[in-house]
Amino acid sequence: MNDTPLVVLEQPEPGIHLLRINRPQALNALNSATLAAISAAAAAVAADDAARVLLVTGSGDRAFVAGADIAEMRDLDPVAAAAFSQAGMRALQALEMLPVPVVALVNGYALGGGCELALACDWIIASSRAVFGQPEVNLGIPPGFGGTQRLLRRVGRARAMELVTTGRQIPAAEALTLGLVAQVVAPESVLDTGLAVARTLASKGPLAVRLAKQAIRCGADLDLANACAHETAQFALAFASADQKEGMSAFLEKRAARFSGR
Ligand code: CO8
Repeated sequence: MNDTPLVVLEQPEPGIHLLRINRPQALNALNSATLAAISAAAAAVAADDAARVLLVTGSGDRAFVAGADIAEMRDLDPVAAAAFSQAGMRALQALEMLPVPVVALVNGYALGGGCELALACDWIIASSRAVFGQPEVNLGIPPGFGGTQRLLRRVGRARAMELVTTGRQIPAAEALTLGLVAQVVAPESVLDTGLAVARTLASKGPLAVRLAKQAIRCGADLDLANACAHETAQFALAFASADQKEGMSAFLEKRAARFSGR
């Protein structure tokens, strides 16, 4: 029996969680068991009040995730295909709904379900060798883990339509120009860049970061007036915290803030 874990959830530094998809022999392809493990890892991070950020990456130096597992999908009937799609939707939504920022560190191929996994993260830092795409049409299927919808919202309708209907794969540099990726770095710097970003996030007021994430995440699906009203509620809530008093006092007293997360 192979007891290699399908995902590895580590805490390289206090408050910083790192999730690795760990099937390098299959370029980290997402099978059902791996999707369940991602959901469980997201639940563990959600339950950690001290969590500040989650980084998501792939094991090995070739792939972030090369897609959903084609070997598992080939013989599915429509009912099983719906269940598989829903398992992927659940796993990706669990990441997306986390109260802390989730940053994808895309170290190689991010194709199909892998691109969808990266899109479920709040933003993407990519290796200059990374390749993105939704190549599902080559396999006779459309995307099924939210790619049509999250790509549409990230890069706009025409670009999403072109990428999804042609299956064209794009290098990191083009992904950057489309706004799909926030930053492109040398392959050997991906993890260090992610950790540096994570440390920056961990140094801010924890409650403020969570409130800001929630305002952006919820507001994205609301009309502007309701989204701004939601922002006002999040803003006001911050004034119930010790961190708001500390952050503003520290500024006025010309010293570094010492946030407690309360
Ligand atoms: N699924 C299963 N196994 C995979 C996958 C995958 N998506 N990708 C790679 N592998 C395996 C290969 O089969 C191979 O295994 P083995 O060594 O046992 O033969 C190993 O990983 C290495 O891959 P390659 O030999 O192919 O490596 P190359 O360097 O030649 O090529 C590529 C790398 C270009 C990334 C190539 O592997 C590839 O094209 N992979 C498939 C990419 C793809 O089409 N992804 C989309 C899959 S569909 C999808 O994600 C739909 C999501 C929603 C589904 C909802 C359904 C209900």
